[in-house]
Amino acid sequence: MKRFAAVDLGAGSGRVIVGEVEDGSVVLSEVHRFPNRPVKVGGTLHWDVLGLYREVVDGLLKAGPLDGIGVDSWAVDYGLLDEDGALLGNPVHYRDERTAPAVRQALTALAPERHYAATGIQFQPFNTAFQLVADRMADLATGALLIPDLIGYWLTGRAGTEITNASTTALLDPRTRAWSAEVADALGVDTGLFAPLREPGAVIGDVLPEIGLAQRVPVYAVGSHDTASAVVAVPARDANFAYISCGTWSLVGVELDSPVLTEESRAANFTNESGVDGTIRYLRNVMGLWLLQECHREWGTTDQAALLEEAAALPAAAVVDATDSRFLAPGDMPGRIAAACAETGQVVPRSRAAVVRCVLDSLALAHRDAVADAARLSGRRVDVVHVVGGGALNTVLCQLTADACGLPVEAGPVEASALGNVLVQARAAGCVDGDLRKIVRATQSVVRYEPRTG
Ligand code: LFR
Repeated sequence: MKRFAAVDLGAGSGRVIVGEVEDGSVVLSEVHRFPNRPVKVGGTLHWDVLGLYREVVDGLLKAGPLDGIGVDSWAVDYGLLDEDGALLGNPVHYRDERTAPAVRQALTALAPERHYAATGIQFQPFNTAFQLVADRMADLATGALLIPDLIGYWLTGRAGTEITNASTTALLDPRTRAWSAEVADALGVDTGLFAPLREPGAVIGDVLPEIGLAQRVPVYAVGSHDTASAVVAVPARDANFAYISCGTWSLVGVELDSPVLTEESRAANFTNESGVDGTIRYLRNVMGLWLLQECHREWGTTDQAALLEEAAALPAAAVVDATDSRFLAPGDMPGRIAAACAETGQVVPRSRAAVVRCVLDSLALAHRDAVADAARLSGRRVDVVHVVGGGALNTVLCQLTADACGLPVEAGPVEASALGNVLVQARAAGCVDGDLRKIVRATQSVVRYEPRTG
């Protein structure tokens, strides 16, 4: 039996999860979970990356004997380094609003049509490309590492840029899997700041002795973008499926062999993120459980389950556009939802349960639209929708999604990113072979929701 630790950093919490792999089976157990609380200082929203790193190390020290470690996290964000490899300032959170002027500048310097044709990445104000244009510190830096690569660098002393996450920068060409000189030149961004590209499954190096682990443990590059790892762990039986990686975001789409770079696809704001094993994640970002999390934060909700049940018993009423970037930044989510309902001439949800109901219906509709658009724009038939990640536990949302899509939803696994992370390590270490999804199907339980008609 071999033991692999998945470090999985989400926008709301991080965890260290151990996967025990033996004879084509994998059993996960969580050894450490910690909150990820952003810090606003000087008007800018930051990640507390050193705090996160301390928790990662604490988790690894609790994990027992290990045969490998892999790190995945949310995408697009990075730390800048000086010539000694020291961190230059705290990484800025993708929900910070500092990029607005840079986005305007970038759109003039490089037409969005050209940017999309070169990278296939959807327009999001937080794309790394725009962040680097906005980042005055970038001129002082000699290096840049995406968040999981930064953690990997601190664990091993070895710098690199894992390709699934690199693709989310909107600086990489998904066909060549190399940096796009056209985009970098037009935006005045130096992709030479990033360490050399590496593929999931590559060995990064052994954990440094200063970390204090009892043995030498290799750190593997995995699908370091959490969504890339999550999609590895979709228990699909064949190619005709859509997935919703449902957590802080809902990432909704299909898996393809090659990118769709058409103008129609750009207009629909679909992205082509590079996946594990040369796949393409063709998807749209939907706001996801963030809408609910921010409401609960505002209300100080103590019993989320009770409120969900109350909401489920209400009739569907108002809905908002759950892809609208007006919901991106933190703060007064119930107020912003009410304003969006009022602007569209709908009855404004008054009670908390009514707001929750509005969020759930809005997400289900956005899921439906994204599944339908993904199928239409890619030509891929979709027979089933897999919901993976924490959202798989939200029974109301899963059922409403099945109803809206008119398709069965299969919910689970919940810890999909950690599972995908572990499986890519296990394969690199030679403990499992070939079809990783077969192992997922054989070992993970799934709850099926049939669409209700009428
Ligand atoms: C999900 C995710 C999404 C990405 C967003 C921002 O955790 O990685 O895939 O669009 O966070 O990085």
